[in-house]
Amino acid sequence: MAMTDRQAILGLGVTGYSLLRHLAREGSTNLVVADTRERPPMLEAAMRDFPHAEYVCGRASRHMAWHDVQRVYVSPGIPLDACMLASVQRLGIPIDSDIGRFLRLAKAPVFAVTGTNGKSTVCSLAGHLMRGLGINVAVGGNLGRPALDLLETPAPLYLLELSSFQLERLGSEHLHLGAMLNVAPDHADRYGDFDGYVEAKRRIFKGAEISVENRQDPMTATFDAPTRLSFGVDAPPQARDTGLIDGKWLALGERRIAPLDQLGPTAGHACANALAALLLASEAGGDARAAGDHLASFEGLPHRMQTVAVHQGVRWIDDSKATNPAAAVSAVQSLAPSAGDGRILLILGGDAKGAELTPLGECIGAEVAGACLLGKDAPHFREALEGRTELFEAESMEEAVFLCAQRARSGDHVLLSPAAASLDMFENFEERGQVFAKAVRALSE
Ligand code: UMA
Repeated sequence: MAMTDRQAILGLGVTGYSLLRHLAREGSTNLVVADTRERPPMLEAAMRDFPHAEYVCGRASRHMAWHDVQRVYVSPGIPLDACMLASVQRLGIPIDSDIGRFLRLAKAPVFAVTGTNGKSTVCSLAGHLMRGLGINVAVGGNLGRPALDLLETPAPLYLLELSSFQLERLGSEHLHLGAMLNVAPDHADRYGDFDGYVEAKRRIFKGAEISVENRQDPMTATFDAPTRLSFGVDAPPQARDTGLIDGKWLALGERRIAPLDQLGPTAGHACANALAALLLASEAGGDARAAGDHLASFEGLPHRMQTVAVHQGVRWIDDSKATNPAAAVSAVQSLAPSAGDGRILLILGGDAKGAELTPLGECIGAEVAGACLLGKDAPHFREALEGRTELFEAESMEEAVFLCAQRARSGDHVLLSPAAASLDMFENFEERGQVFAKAVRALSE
């Protein structure tokens, strides 16, 4: 193949590896993969599976030769203003992404979900409901399975979770249905201001035939789509909207679908998530009433309000996925009413990504008996929470668990809902949750 067919992939995490696999499968033989990390996570697997691609990692990536590269696929973790991309932009080489390529190649309708919080849960729950109705939907994107991997087995419908990082680089490609669940400040380190982040999120609606917005969050509203649908914890205004009737029935239009108490004791954001997922299942062509029957069998996702142990009457909850203040606020608010006489001890902290932490301080009520602060931004958390509850600090997750165990009494809840990214101390939020669960299990051993 001529040198002019050379294509570059930037980033060798799961997205970079999926691009490599996809492009190789499509017949590309002249591929170069670059990553600023010395040992990116998928390097070993990529070199084993695709020995003919060229790999440029670490410092060498700063001196990449771009002159014969025809197209550059950029992983979501690399911001568009990264040094690595300056020469690409100067040379006018087209910048593409795995999601852009996926949307151009998918031969079935694509639904996508974005939002600051809850998007993985809504996608997984909607996928669960659709499969329960016999719809063979393929689910992927930011929640883990890279979009291009989904194309390996053609499906009648695709459902993607898309992050702002993935949305910000879409061009003219568009979705059949774009849903925005909520917007709260996040990723301030990448966007600088809230507007840039919101603008990236809003790209989900660009060219979509159907938009889905949250009636309780005006930031999710759009006027662009030919068909505008919504969900919310109030009565549904239109036949294809979902909502609550009489405060206790999940409903599609005027149809009662399932009783709210079916969702269990932490109904707060679980209710909005279920309503969004029901709407998606209904738009996929399923019978919403039948979908409602599958709500209770959804087990939830790991690291999201997951009880990992009850030890000496204390419930230990892993909400490691709460990587921004809004997620932690929502966790505290959903737990507070069901905590009964028990108190809440929080484990907070990590890399706050430049976030404004005041809302977190403001949500701390009398039910929060203390907060253990961890990680690089512990001093910022202390500043935002000073005077609101007892604050104590730990050097490691194990120490945090130990200090909380010392303070907790029967009936209390210890909630790991860090309001920050994990990358200063852990590989990712999953590892943070696993270390927490292991330390909790060690208490009973
Ligand atoms: N990185 C470098 N140098 C490089 C390339 C990457 O330092 O040359 C760093 C990035 O800054 C980032 C990390 O490496 O900190 C991972 O980046 P990546 O683009 O290689 O990530 P992938 O492994 O491909 O995973 C990505 C998503 N990660 C990010 O957007 C950071 C995963 O979402 C997603 O599951 C996966 O693609 C499949 O679609 C994770 C995430 O944290 C769960 N997403 C953020 C969130 O949910 O808030 C957006």
